[in-house]
Amino acid sequence: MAHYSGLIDKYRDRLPVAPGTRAVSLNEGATPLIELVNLPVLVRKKVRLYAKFEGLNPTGSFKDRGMTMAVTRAVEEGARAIICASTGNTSAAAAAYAARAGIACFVLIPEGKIALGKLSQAMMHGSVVIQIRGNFDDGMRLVQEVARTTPVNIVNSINPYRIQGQKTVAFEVIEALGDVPDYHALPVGNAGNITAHWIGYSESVGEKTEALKADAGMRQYKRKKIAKRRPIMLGYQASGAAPIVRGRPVENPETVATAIRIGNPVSWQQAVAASHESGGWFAECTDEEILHVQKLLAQTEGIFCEPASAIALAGVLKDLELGKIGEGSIIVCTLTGHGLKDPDVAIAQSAQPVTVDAELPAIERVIRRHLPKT
Ligand code: AN7
Repeated sequence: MAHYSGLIDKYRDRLPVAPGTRAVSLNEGATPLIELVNLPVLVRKKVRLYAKFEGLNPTGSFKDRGMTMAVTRAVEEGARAIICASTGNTSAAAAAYAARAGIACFVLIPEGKIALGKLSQAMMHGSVVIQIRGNFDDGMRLVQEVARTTPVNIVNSINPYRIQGQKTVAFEVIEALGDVPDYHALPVGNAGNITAHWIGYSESVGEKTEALKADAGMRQYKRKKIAKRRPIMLGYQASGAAPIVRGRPVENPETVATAIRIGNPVSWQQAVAASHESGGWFAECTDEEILHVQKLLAQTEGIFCEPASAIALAGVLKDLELGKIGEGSIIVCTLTGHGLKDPDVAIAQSAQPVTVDAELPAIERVIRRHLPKT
């Protein structure tokens, strides 16, 4: 088998790139679809539950899928610099792909509100980090304004190439399952990813989607069918940042899941169209529920995702309990980012290390205290 060289090379025939285009790639994509074997037993539900672990992309989040496309096209168009507003992960991906392409990168982030790992990535890859005294929505507005007056190429998901790259996650899920899941759940912040998932699934059944009619700039590929049906899409928002669930923008969004601390999503309309067309719904989870499930997943399945990602699973577990999702279902949750992105939140909610003298009896005492009962 040929060496895997990233999603543009793999899905070139389904993406807006010319045959000769050289991809700016870090071999993103091809992330594992991991069956959760312990959780369904724990919650006593007969379901097949999978995690599409997007935290295993090169910069630790699904954003790499969109960024390889956006930066490839920006370079092709002769861009010298890219810019984005970000809650963290987009800035990390933009910084890395800009470094790879040898172009400049500017990122606008809300001061003090992005996770440490993400900030370290944007800094380490050499982007110009501009912290604003405002939130993501302020940054998003400013990026659009500054792109009119300076030669910078926007790589937020209003850039249609981002969505095109991100749709490939659906192709991979179908390939891995050999089928389409009944439900596909994911967190919703700026709402680009749920839109992208739906486009990917729709192309796989050869359908045009209503979601795309809301966006004239979006191209859709008519492909031969690789699937028979599409999943029901479930979008989850944090209670303090749930504009789509509540039906109106949130002026001062607040949540421990800083990745989705967004009050006025850019792809709102497309996301609602996708959800509606799929027969799905939006719902919210509290910060407490998010953190509980983040830890539960880490401790029962060995998968460490960031808080925003855990909301997909938190939502599914809640909707299973409520009976909104039936037993016997095949469910995929996209775990959008790696837990290492946000070490502060992880450490704050975990059992703290025990400190002892460097002596055998002290170590033995700790082990005896913590050994599982036989
Ligand atoms: C881990 O990085 O918006 O609904 O600026 O980092 O497509 O916005 C991040 C979003 C979910 C929400 N999970 O996806 C950014 C940014 C994680 C994320 C989302 C984000 P969208």
